[in-house]
Amino acid sequence: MDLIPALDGRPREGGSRPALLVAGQSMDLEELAGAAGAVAARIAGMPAAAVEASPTLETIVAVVGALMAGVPVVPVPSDAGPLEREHILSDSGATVIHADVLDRADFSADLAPDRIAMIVYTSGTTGLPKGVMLSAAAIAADLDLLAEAWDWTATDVLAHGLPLFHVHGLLLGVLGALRAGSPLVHTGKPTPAAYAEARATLYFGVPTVWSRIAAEPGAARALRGARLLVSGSAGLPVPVFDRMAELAGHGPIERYGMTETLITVSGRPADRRRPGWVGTTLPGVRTRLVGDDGGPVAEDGESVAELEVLTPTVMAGYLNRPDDTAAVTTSDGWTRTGDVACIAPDGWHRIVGRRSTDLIKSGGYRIGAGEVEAALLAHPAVEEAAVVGWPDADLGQVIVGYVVAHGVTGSELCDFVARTLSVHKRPRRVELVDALPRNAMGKVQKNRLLG
Ligand code: MLC
Ligand code: AMP
Repeated sequence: MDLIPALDGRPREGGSRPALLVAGQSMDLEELAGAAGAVAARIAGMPAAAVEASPTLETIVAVVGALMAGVPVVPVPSDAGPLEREHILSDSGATVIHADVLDRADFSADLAPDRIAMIVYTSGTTGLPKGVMLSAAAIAADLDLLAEAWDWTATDVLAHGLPLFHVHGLLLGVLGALRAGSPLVHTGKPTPAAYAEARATLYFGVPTVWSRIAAEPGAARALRGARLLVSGSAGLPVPVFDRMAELAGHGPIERYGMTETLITVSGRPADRRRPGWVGTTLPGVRTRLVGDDGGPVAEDGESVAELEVLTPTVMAGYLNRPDDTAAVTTSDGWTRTGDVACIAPDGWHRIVGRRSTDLIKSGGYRIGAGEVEAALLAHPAVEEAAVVGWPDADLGQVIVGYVVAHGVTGSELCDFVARTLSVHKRPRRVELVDALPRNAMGKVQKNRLLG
């Protein structure tokens, strides 16, 4: 099964734009097929291939090469600290591979659809990140559903500047473009100026990106000619939607998903926009609301409860963690999302929050409080630590740590975390406190830290 049919060597119809323009460097499909073929020929048979996922053509060539060879790709965050990097490499058993954009070789293989194409590491509430195993069939199915939902074709040009180590930037933003046959402009960083200059028809961004664009009227107005703006990875604040609608003439549609299920719910370009609401399920996807007692909750547009999803795009499980996989899977095979939502009688979904305060979303990045707490506790001066996500207009939430510690400052502790984990997992602030608020059972009461 072929994730990227356009690389089969047949001449491509369509425009003269290069298939990929990444941080100013371009490549056409023939060059991509040759360079990725050279990677595939070199690594075929490898158990898993780790790719340093910086926003470069080399990253894309390495990823596509591994996909061609049927070797599971493990994207390594470009800003990963040593602890995280070592964990990802040892947990996955992947070997780091590199690509040369000038190499050329032909490569073809007959691959089974149920093979694991990617292992994407993502944070849980506790412990180090877990590897989410995604099959080629699940990825292909999701990309096709999204292409259909968004009328995404080879006549589009996609632009975004998202990181290439998560579902949003890599699967949707690179493989989606290659599968749809639409040229991709990756802007390096998702700045308002870069989006304004990209001259694309389709733009992807996390809410922070839209919020920053909405704050720069010139950049937002430059998106008037775009066909479709899409927001995801966290909830889009209604004022940001409104401001984009005013300046660009159209607000972003939203879509919802998670690494474990891929994208399952979305607005459609032709729908009337409903700010604060995401949209309806993609074809073949089912959702339901489940109460604390395990019983069904009414889809009346008001009742809120945990959202469960049944989707052909679901992960094959967490690598090496069958217990964690079982914990998010119901006895009838649905996935517990951990998100709290309501569903209207017409099928529209609104994501209201998360069940656990221990999963933080900052700038669209998912960060487990437990992982940051463990990094803080590794400092010899720290006795106790609790990490929470504070509401923030720009990033959605910012990471704030509360510690009981002696002989160290908060900013030294922020730097200490930055030395082990990714930059985006570093607390913005660490406050020293005499004691953490605890309940009678001794459990830290994070809601009290949040005021
Ligand atoms: C960060 N900085 C800090 C800091 N944290 N400095 C001091 N203390 C801290 N605690 C630095 C940054 O490195 C950066 O430096 C500068 O401060 C500004 O940081 P920022 O405000 O965080 O902004 P920025 O780096 O510009 O990041 C914003 C962003 C980024 C939106 C570009 O958050 C981003 O790329 N988010 C996308 C996440 C994503 O793709 N998620 C998808 C998950 S998949 P410098 O030097 O770099 O300027 C998924 C499924 C789905 O969720 O549904 O899609
Ligand atoms: P990740 O695993 O990084 O892919 O994060 C998945 C989580 O992002 C989901 O469980 C949601 O909490 C959040 N999310 C993604 N898209 C949206 C959206 N459109 N609105 C609200 N939350 C979202």
